[in-house]
Amino acid sequence: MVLASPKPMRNETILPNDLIPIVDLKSERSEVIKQIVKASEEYGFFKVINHGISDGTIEKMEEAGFSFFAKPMSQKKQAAPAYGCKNIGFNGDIGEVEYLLLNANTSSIAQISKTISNDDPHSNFRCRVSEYTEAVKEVACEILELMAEGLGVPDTKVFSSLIKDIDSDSVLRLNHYPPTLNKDKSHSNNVGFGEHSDPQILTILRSNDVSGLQISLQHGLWIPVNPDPEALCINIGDVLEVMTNGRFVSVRHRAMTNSYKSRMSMAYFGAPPLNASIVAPPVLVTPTRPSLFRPFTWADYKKATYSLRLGDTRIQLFRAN
Ligand code: GA4
Repeated sequence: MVLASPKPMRNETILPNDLIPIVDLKSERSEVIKQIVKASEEYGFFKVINHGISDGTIEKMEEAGFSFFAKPMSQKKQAAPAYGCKNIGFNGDIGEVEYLLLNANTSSIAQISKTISNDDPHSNFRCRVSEYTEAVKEVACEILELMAEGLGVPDTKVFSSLIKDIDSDSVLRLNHYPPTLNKDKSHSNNVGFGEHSDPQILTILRSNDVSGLQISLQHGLWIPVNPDPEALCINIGDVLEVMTNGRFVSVRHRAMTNSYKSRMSMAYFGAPPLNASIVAPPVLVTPTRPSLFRPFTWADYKKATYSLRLGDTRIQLFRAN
């Protein structure tokens, strides 16, 4: 069967995907740091390999996700508002996607797992989500500490401590994009999740072996990200752009659907606690590079995020002066 790859939208250029940096976390430490900093400054996006998460942990999570999405709609709807279909956010954004959006702290996972696995408190679903979330959180912390070191920040845990905090507002999202070729062979809308940047600190994304993710360098220039079973994709979020005083850039990205195959992605969004102040460490604010943003809390940022549309650039609201 010939698979149709997502078509460029009008006035868009699709660049080759071998531009995307791949960082081997097992290579020499100073080399890893250099590559991560470069990719975060230039693209706000890179892949990591040799990340240490076992295939079993990933496969079990993926299996749990697929079996949830295979349930009848009436059962999936019982998991609302964690479960949603087509509606993204609260302001009218729509995509060809259904999803589970779970708070990544343990008690919330336990709560929603009860609904998803018909009240069995020891269900596989709960164990699998906890195991996967813990594992990706570790990788996120390792990467954030390498980033801090690469930027010359003396407290290398300045970013990672926010997502390690017991009150961290991190979330895990499973997105399922059903195939979008209609019975009459015409394509319906093939945007699964429209263009946006992630509001949090760092996103770690893994997808099944179906393409669809694209990142944007500048408006209208898109790079498809090939699925890679060995790799995790790392996105810089808005909060990390602010906390690096603009050294790192939050990447705009979107997900297209496939005509014939189901795509599922699993994204961990590492976020600070609601009351955390979002400010750059002093070493990144200098007379020649004064603070680009005014101080605010993650609660302020989250509120602004949810009052806007998916594609809006909310970071602008927090610029200094
Ligand atoms: C994008 C990144 C995460 O998926 C998410 C999304 C959130 C949601 O689906 O509820 C948002 C979107 C995301 C940014 C703008 C607002 C909020 C939908 C939306 C229209 C969970 C997040 O944190 O921000």
